[in-house]
Amino acid sequence: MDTTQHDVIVIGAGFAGIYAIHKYRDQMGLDVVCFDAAEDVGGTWYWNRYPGARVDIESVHYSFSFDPELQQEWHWTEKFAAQPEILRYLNHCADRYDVRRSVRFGTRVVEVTWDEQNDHWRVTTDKGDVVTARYFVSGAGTLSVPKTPDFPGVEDFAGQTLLTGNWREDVDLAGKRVGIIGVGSSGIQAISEISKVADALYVFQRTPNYATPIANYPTDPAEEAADKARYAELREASRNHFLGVPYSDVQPSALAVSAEERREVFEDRFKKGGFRFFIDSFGDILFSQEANDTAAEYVRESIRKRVQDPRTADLLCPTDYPYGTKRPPLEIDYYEAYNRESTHLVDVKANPIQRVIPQGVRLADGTEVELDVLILATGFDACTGPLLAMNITGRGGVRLADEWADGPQTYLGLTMAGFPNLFAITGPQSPSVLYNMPLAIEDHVDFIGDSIQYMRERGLTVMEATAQAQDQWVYETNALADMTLLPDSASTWYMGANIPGKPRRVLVYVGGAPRYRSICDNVQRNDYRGFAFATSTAEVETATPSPALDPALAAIVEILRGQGFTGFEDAGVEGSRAAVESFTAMQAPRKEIGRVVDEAYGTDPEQKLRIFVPEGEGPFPVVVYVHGGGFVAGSIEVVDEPARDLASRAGVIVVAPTYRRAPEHRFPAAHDDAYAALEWTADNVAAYGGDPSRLGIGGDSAGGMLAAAAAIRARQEGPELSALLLVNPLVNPVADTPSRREYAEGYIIELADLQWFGSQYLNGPEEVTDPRLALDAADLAGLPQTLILTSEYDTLRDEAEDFATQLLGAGVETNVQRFDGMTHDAFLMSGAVPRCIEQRLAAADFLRSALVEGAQEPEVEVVTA
Ligand code: N01
Repeated sequence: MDTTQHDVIVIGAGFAGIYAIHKYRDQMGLDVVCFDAAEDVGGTWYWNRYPGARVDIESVHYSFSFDPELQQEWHWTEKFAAQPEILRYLNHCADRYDVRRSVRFGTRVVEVTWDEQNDHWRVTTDKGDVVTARYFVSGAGTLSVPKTPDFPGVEDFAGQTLLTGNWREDVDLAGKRVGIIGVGSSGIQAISEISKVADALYVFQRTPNYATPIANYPTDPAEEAADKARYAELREASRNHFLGVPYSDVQPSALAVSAEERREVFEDRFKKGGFRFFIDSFGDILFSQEANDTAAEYVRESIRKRVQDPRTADLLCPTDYPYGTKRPPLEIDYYEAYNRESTHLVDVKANPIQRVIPQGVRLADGTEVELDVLILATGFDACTGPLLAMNITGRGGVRLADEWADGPQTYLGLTMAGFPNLFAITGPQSPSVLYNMPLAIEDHVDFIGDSIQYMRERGLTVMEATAQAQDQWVYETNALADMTLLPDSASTWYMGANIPGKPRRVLVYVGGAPRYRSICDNVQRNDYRGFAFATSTAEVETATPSPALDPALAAIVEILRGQGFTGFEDAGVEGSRAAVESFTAMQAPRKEIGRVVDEAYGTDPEQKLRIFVPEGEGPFPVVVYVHGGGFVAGSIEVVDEPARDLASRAGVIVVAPTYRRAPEHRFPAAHDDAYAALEWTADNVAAYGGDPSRLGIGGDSAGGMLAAAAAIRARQEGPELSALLLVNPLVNPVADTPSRREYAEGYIIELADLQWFGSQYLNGPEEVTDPRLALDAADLAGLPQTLILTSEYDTLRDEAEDFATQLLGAGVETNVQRFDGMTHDAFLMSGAVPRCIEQRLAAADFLRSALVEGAQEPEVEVVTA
């Protein structure tokens, strides 16, 4: 038995392990040991040697990028390399970086436990080794645990049984009667090859697949030279692309073009091959069923053209799940295989496999198919399987298997709360297979290396994701998947749906590589947001973590940074207006509602309003909703989408005015206009189906202040109001609160922005005592019932919550709801920030209860969402 201590234990010697060993051992000087159950390097490419195994991303892109010399020197013989060549490449890399001396091959990890006394991981292997290390890095892969065969009698089969996911031998199938179960990527590749040599091939198909041409060809020297001449640029473009490939021809919507144009695009992408059809044709294929239908039908047409027997063609055409919701297999002559007399398609959906018998397979109707070889191409226990197979126990004796009983819980798909210093390269809920794997792996290996370095520089020993950060990540991952058609596929492994009893949760982050990478950048740039650090396990639970900003907002902060946005003052008046206007790009599609009418309530071009009437029978209650934008920016267009959303969810008419903006019009122009719009609404809304006796007002940010000030004025001058809705409101331009100091930078609206906006609107500093601007100095008694929505990481949070306390003190029925992890303006970003929906629902519930159903009970404390 070996008992040794190391700095890092790495699992797996595939792409991930090879780079991790090189990085941590050679570049960082750490003591690294790696375990792999295989007898040599290669990972997936070691285990999957079935005939036809081949990569589905161009090899020039599906390869390491960290070593410029390697990528210049290596020559791929084909556009999409076959398994033997990729394995040769990985062997070359293993030699080049001398990784084998750090790997214990033929050794399987059977137990992994965090030792709290010594702040390290203890790993036990099937050889009886016990080794320890401060850091545990899994490079065990996503598709490395084959699904356990679920056919009774499989062990009784008298012939040879082979598993595509564990196929190492060279098997001669010539002249044999071969059966293959499964038509995923593995089955499809294998069928194409085996059909050429087998005496008879029986394909047992349960769910047909949408396979499209790979369009492989021998490497063209001119193309290779051109690619190598701009390799760095290609890698950069890859990392900025959803799938990690440098494609740039995607068009927004399959529904926005004519049928002819659509066909041209499909034909072109089919011809180009690879994932061009899937990811480089139309951007809404994975989001809109209607768009998806056009792609699915195109694939079905191509199948019908290629398969001679119409009944077989029909059976091969998928019809009951959307294209792309299973990883689209790429093929070479797959459909032609069915034109061979020796290939037999067996529909095991209609006539299921009853059991495997010694001589072959027996179907439900009693048919027996005699076989010499049975191949199981039945897939993998994807993403979670490889980690769960290692029997991992974290801090406090918590077992990963228990934590994940309802699906994976991770932060960034890389770490887990309760499992200190444990990292899963391309783990569940990371982009993994939806991001060109070698690049996804390099990013993770680098992130982990940087984290270790960060800790070493600060004398820290333990790093762990917080539960809040993890919960936010799980929410983001599930919410993004729910925006796609993925959940509509009955058996996709992306959702764990291929394994009986496995929880139905998305296993892959579907936000795309650029969004994911922005989030990771934001996490690292901000002292590892969402992680707690300590010098011992005992302290990690009480350590103060860096704020766990909602991942979607972290991505937006980084995108703004990447676009060179350095604040509203630098952007100037026009730049600020354009920046706020660009929020519309982050909104969900505008909902269809009953009616939308534009009107004017004054003679200035900015004194306009838009009336949003919901579906159904009026008269409807009415809310005037005043947009934000620091009195300088913002418009009806920016609130059009939220206004439709509130109108339809709450069943109220929303009237959204614009108003004269600063600096052209200073205080009190915007205040006067907001009130004038309210008056106009009270006088005129009946003509649009509104009931002015059930009237409320609301607004966000500076619009919140305008709404509150108008409500205060209306108390004396009318109209009578029944509701006040304030979303992240400005309460006092010179408030001095902890949230203004703590979240002064890096959270969408910065303290400097507030100061600049104030300087544009106010005529002079003395004005800030005016109770229309210093709402906290106003008499608040008699205001209508109020809901204030605040965000944890908003400079304006504390003044808004203090204002709620003042309102309650003045006898106003007031609720406050604070949204953890959120920032200013998230309320406007329904398309980019999944948790925006929580704020919208809270606002709509309030309006419905205050205006539609009558008064609600007051609540005094701050409740967090
Ligand atoms: O596995 P799969 P795979 N009775 O899960 C069928 C990657 N990969 O190994 O859909 C009857 O996709 C199952 O039928 P159904 C790639 O990411 C990449 O082929 O459950 N049939 C399905 O047809 C890929 O997505 C490449 O009804 C049963 C098949 O088995 C992932 O690996 C090449 C059954 C499983 O398909 C997995 O692909 C290969 C049962 N009891 C793999 N159980 C490249 O090109 C399962 N099936 C790089």
